[in-house]
Amino acid sequence: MSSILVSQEAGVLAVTLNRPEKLNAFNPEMHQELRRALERAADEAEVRAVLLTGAGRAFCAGQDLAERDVSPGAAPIDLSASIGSYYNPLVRRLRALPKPIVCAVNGVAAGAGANLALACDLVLAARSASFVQSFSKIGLVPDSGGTFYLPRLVGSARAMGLALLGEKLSAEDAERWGLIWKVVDDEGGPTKGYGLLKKALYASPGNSLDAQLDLERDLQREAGFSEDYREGVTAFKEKRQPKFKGR
Ligand code: LHQ
Repeated sequence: MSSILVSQEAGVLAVTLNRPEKLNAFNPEMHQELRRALERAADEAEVRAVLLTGAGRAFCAGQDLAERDVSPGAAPIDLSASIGSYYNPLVRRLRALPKPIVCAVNGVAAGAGANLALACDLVLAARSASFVQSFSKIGLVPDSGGTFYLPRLVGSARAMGLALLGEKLSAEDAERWGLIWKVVDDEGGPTKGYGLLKKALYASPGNSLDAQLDLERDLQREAGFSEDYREGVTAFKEKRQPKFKGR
């Protein structure tokens, strides 16, 4: 599976970071694919804007920390190499792109993932999203433009607090502090169920009642295994709005 999903509709190039099991942490492949997508956005006249988001429950957890051997006997690692090859060119590419880049932060944005969001032109965040300058937790310095954007966006006191403490900042506080443009409600739909119901309705015209009843049974079986079904029923029983995750 590709580590970036790209689709184009009505002039918008939608780019989705797609390593959800790793909270969309960056590895070299993801950097290279993102670079190609941004080059396409810059080059193609039909692309009028870029929408950057993440698959699953996170936006991006920054560098994939499993990529490097930090065990006691291992050779020292020169982090400036990947910053020079990947992160700094990415921040510069975002700044130079002659089209607006909207970042839709769908979940946690940590480390370089948080600063990737800040390097976009307009940042929207789902109400459940959060921002973490997690670098200090692993003995590092905020990179990917963090020490440039943070004090400019929120002032030096808040920038220093975020960087030193590495605490999660909620999307609502991020909006209040001026770190981002706006919080929007979480997407909310039971995406998997929607996909299954489309299958059923599109198959319907060509099916007999018997065949359609069988199809409904099979699709319902699948829907019943989804997390969203459990959440939907639980929310109903608890008399609250469901929080669907699309899976
Ligand atoms: C991850 C990661 C991750 C791998 C979660 N890597 N697996 C630039 C250049 C060169 C080198 C160094 O760095 C940089 C820039 C940077 O970005 S440095 C900062 C790197 N990022 C971090 O330090 C963030 C680390 N992650 C976290 O603090 C938490 O995972 C956050 C706050 C993002 C989310 O917390 P939770 O919602 O509690 O999720 P979790 O911690 O349980 O993570 C879920 C899974 O994702 C887990 O794997 P598992 O197999 O146990 O389910 C994590 O290991 C994995 N994961 N971040 N960066």
